[in-house]
Amino acid sequence: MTQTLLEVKKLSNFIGGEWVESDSSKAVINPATGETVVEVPLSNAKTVDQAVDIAKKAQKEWALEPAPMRAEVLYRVGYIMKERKERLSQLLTMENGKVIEEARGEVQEGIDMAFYMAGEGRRLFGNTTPAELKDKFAMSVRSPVGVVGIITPWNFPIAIATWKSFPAIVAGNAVVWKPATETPIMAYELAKIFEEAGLPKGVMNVVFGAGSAVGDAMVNHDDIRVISFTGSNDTGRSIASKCGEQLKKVSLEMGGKNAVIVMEDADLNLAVEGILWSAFGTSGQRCTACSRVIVHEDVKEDLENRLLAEMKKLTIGNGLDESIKVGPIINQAGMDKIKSYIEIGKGEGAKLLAGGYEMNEGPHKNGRYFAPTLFTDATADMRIAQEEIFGPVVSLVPVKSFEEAIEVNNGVTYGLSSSIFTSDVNRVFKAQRDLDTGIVYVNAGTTGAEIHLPFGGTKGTGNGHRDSGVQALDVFTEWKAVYVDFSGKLQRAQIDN
Ligand code: UN1
Repeated sequence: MTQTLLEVKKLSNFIGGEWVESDSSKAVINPATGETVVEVPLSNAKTVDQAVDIAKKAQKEWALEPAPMRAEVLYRVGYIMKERKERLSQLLTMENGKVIEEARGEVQEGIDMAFYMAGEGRRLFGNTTPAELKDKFAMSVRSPVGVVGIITPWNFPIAIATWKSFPAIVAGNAVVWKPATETPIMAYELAKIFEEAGLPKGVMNVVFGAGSAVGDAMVNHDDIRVISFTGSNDTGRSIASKCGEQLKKVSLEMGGKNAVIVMEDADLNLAVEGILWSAFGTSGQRCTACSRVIVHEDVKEDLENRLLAEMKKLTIGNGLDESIKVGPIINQAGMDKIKSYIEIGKGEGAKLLAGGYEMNEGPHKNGRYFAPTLFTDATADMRIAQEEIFGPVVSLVPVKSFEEAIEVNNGVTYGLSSSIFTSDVNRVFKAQRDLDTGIVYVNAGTTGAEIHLPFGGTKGTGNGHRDSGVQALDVFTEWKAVYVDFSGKLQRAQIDN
């Protein structure tokens, strides 16, 4: 099926507008079926050097192009993505496993980002500020940083790439992009779209590579001035320290331990829908996935029963089938991690109410599936309630009060997303103030961020920067203060006024 959609059996790097092969490659496996989808090239530091050299030259020209003209390319990218939405969504499901409805949603995020950032081409606002001296003009303008490096994960292979590359491009930078090798097709397709949209050669370059060979070369390259990374905590921290030594700007998004709070005054039907969608959508493989439910003790049993009843209705399988709600787990490392947390949870004394096993029978034989899992009676300090699992596993933590719920929500090292279900307006406003996460939802699950708002988190989730939203421009631009003295004489600030 993939081969009827994809014209090639092996993908290529995209460097300076050319399709460049590598010496070695590896198979990309559809996690829903175990079948090989395509081969992805594996490159090295030499390929990165080549891409950066070309990007550096291309960027000089690109930055001189007026921003509204740069934006024209992004509009064209958006229209082509829109035309190809179904093709892209199907390919995304085949390489990543997420169900087709969610794949369409992800591609839509990318389309939205294209039009949103294209609009920025006619804004890219700076500030004018009164100067201290007469006949002197002062302003702050954004200028591109040069060549930027973006490193993106497999769980949102197209959306996250657009959050990073579109603002970088409209701001006048050139990009070297390392996509995850589990999901390279979205990168290949996006590179083709850039080519067709008329992006000048060398402004966008894609280098595929496994392990750290390509990523390290990017992080350590003198001519890459910014690294924007989404992925695991360990890798993010190591990138941050390497960038720190080089005084290189780095933007990190490294996951969450997101909770839904259910108060005793909540609409429980709505809360159940929100929890199911956020905990088991994308098989829990979202940075924003709900993996804790902090529930008021008065409604704990009721909530458990409702969740169990609804979980029985979840269909698990190949996401190309429109009736499937939960897809597979991306790779064996992901599966092993999920399984290890089931044992950890049991060992810590949490009660396993549903799931907790790999599904190997019948339609699940060839793919890699894990049954949606519910633990209850977890305590806030247990590892299953503290550490990111990245799978369809959710733990209920009972609490006695609103104040305790906020404290438990905030008592983890991560700070990406949180949610509260309540009908008390005072609690709504207190919660939005006191929940220590970069994203807060009221009466909705923890997932579903929109692209024109900042995406990112507090504490161990990142380092203070944001993806998407107008805030993403801060990652890919430098502020320049410009003073124009039109007095015709030398005026000395702080002295002559
Ligand atoms: C991620 O999991 O890294 O808010 C991205 C959401 C999606 C993006 C998730 N719009 O759940």
